[in-house]
Amino acid sequence: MIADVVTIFPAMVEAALAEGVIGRARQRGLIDIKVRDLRDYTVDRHSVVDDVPYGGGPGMVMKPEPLFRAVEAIAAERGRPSAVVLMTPQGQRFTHAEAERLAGLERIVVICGRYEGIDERVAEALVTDEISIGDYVLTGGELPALVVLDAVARLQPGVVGDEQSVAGDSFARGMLDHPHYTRPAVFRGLAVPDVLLSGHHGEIERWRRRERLRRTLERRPDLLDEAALTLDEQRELEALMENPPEEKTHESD
Ligand code: 4HQ
Repeated sequence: MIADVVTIFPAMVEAALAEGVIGRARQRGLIDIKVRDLRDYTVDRHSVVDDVPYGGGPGMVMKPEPLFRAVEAIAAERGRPSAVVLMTPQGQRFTHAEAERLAGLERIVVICGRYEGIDERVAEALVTDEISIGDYVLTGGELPALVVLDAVARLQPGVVGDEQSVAGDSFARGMLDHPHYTRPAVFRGLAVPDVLLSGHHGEIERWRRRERLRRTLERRPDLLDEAALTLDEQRELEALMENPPEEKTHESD
């Protein structure tokens, strides 16, 4: 995967992409992500990237020219991108399915906006996909771009050590994850479920499957409409719906 990020805060984006699993994958050459400073694509002496909005009103708008020049320079250097993504609250909501789609593309460009917004001609004539990471307002598109790149990069072969863990990702399977525990077996009076200490791998898998279904039913029932459940999972889910487990209670309840 080749990805280019266009931003006025390249140090902020680079810092995040230098760490952890993604930083290691870049060093190993498994993914090729370049961070581009939008100001490098301006033509004026002061590297201006914003201007006042036509029609008036508060705030500034990102000028189209530096963004067009940036994407054209990236296309000339890297080859024509398969997608030019704009991070915006007006976009389609980002999901794991969308991460999988983008992970299948050879070259992507991600544009991070700032200020009140971006000249609409960028969305019209340059951008192929407008993506939102959720219904809240941030100060810029850098954090959303990092969210998208992280989710897409970890799907590339070899980036996450254990291929099985990627295939088994909760959202890859359309439901929430089961609980995890590590040592000690009792911590401040809180015990790890006995079954996990039993060594019965069949029982452990059944318990985990049941916990995934139980949590999804409890916290995100909307996910179950779309989830591709195995026959065993369907049976387990029906049992849970007939016989709902006791609700967690608090001392003061
Ligand atoms: N932004 N998902 C860009 C967001 C956002 C979101 C705020 C992006 C302001 C200029 N982007 N601007 N939510 O809040 O993608």
